[in-house]
Amino acid sequence: MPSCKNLLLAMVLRNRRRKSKSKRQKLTHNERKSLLSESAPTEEEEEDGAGFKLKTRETSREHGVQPLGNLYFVNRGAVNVRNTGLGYLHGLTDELVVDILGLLDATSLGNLAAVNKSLYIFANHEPLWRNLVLDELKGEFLFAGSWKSTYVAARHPKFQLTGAGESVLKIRDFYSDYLFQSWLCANLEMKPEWLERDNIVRVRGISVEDFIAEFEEPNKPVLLEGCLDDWPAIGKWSRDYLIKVAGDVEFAAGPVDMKLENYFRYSDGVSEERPLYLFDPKFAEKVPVLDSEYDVPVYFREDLFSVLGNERPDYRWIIIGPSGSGSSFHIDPNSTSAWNAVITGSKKWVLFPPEVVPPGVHPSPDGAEVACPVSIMEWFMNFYGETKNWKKRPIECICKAGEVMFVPNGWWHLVINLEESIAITQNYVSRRNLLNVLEFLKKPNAKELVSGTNDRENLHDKFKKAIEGAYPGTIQELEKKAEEERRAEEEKVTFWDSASDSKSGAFKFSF
Ligand SMILES: O=C(O)CCC(=O)C(=O)O
Repeated sequence: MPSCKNLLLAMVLRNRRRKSKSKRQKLTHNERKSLLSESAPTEEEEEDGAGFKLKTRETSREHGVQPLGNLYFVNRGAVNVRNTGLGYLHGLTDELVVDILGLLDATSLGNLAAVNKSLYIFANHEPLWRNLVLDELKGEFLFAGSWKSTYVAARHPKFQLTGAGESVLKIRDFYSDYLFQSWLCANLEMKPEWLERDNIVRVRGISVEDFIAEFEEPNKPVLLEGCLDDWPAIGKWSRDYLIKVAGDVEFAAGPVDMKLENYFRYSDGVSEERPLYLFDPKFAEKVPVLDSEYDVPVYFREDLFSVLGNERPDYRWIIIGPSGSGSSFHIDPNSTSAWNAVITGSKKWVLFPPEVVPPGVHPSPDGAEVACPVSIMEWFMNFYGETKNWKKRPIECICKAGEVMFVPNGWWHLVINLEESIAITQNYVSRRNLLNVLEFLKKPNAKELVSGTNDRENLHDKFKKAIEGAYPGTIQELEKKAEEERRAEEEKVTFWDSASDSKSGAFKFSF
């Protein structure tokens, strides 16, 4: 029998799924590559009956907020101060109230928090302060324990918020699934059963020919062990080292650019559902020494987009994020394949083949937008279990430092860092997926779909021309081969069709 607490958790998260289904995200290239995630460094842990570990932070602003289920099943008869304090606005959804408050400046938001208990909670909602910080201060902030205190410390340095700006008032009888769930998802630990499945093929020392035949040609993921042994980055890259060689450099972290020291200060202190993920496509140009300390693994050296020189779409990223950060479900840009090398830390991967849309994920028919759960933790809470009884279960694994994931084109994947991780990823086009990429770039809505370059509509023609110049006849050869394979496939079907009785379904071999 589920405990009351589990029942309430389940209610909160089910409610959220409905909301997230109706939210479509339009993704930029970097967002496509790094749909944001959540993290939660903690002091204490608490376990409930169903094995959920809650990371509790006494200092959480939302700590006083309770899920709506508590009003109906636990504190029956209580009056929800959420409604009494909102006056005429109480009929609006919590999400809408937050959206409206998002139009206010910091002073108005601060004043509103003093009006009553309900507005105190709403106006202290951390994502509102996060937006103010990122909009006004960009990456030039020093995280001070919460987004509100970060804002106040930057704008009004003489003003000291009590306890690093954390909420001093704990409001009783405020019930809101919307506000509670964002705190909850940021404060849940990964359950051991979400981590234990490991069904990926692992190989060590495989030849390039075998890699192509067994994995790249059939478009199957694989985890490659031992192919980073020669990288100077392994064993060398750490927080301190990166700060030493790139301390003055700003890296892209979500919508802003940040210096590493400031990013680490933020990632150490943050407890939120979708923390900023450092995902920089220009790291090698910004810090050439980093470029010299890694090498493309031998399996991925054919990279046909390189014929475009500086005009190629973004293709390589350094990725840094705390435990719990990661990338929610997406397919890689421009129909490319990718490799992802973990230098420090470890990452949990979940991958679905191109023909299987992951549960809870709703791509638009043209593929330009994807609606998915707000956070990775929410996906695990709500949807991971659904795949348990599927015949075609996802490919899953934990990729550790020194290991490389091969992500074939078109595969949906979700990644969550299990500890602070540093990784390099590159997207590439080889002969095995050249035709796919060309077809993708030629789609009528290429303007919406193509990413990583400003010249989206012309990329197809430019790329095709450059390939024809550098590798004359290659496209025709590949087309001929694809046509032969298609015919062979068709013939297989024809054989079985002719060998079976279409009415009874029985075989009609005769002797
Ligand atoms: O967060 C990660 O390391 C995964 C990145 C990823 O999925 C991608 O680059 O497409």
